[in-house]
Amino acid sequence: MVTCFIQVLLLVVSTLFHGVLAAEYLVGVGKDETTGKKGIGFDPSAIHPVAGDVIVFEFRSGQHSAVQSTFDTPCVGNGGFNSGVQTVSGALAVDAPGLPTVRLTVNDTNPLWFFDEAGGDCSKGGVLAVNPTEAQSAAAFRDNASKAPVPNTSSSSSTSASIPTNSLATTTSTPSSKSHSVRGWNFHVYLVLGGLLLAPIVAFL
Ligand SMILES: *[C@@H]1O[C@H](CO)[C@@H](O)[C@H](O)[C@H]1NC(C)=O
Ligand SMILES: *[C@@H]1O[C@H](CO)[C@@H](O)[C@H](O)[C@H]1NC(C)=O
Ligand SMILES: CC(=O)N[C@H]1CO[C@H](CO)[C@@H](O)[C@@H]1O
Repeated sequence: MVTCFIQVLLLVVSTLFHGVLAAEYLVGVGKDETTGKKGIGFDPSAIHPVAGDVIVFEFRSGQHSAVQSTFDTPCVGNGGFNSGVQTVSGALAVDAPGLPTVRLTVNDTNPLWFFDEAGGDCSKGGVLAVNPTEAQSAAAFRDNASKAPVPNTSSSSSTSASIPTNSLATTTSTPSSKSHSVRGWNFHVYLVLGGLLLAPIVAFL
């Protein structure tokens, strides 16, 4: 009887959690999704979040950035999201704890396109497709990227490019802290709710 009640309770609580808490999509930047090792690209390189979900870009060792582009020009920033250049010690393992992350909340299911600008390997597969469609697939995006002109990686142009990306990173931190507090609030409510529901069981036992 008690077991049954607990099972129902767990079901109710997990349903509430699932319905209210947005999903997080952890995407490794500078990680080869086929080998699981440090390398070119995003892991995974295609995701399907819905409105309210959060993409958490996690940066592997080396210099990487997640920059929003377009389907037709995959390797050129479109002025949208830019994580800023993240520099991580080459000594750190691919899934080392405490790697830097930058969060982006997804507001709808329209396609979004990203490339690793700082990694400089856009044309070799350093691209991420968010909600690709049949007409604009992840494979076609990757194919477009492979045909993109190789970015000019002369030292003078890369240093000047890192200044605006860093300043953009500060502006993108505002929505992420907001989503933190929303999440924290939900969690708090469910802790209280869970406590109230569990109290009679504990008393019963
Ligand atoms: C979703 O909306 C938030 C708040 O307006 C904004 O900061 C964020 O960049 C938007 N996400 C995308 C993918 O445009
Ligand atoms: C790359 O940039 C440098 C300096 O900005 C320039 O001199 C050079 O011609 C460029 N190379 C290509 C292939 O565009
Ligand atoms: C720039 C470029 O190559 N654009 C292509 C992207 O992919 C679509 C569909 O495959 C093509 O129609 C574009 O020409």
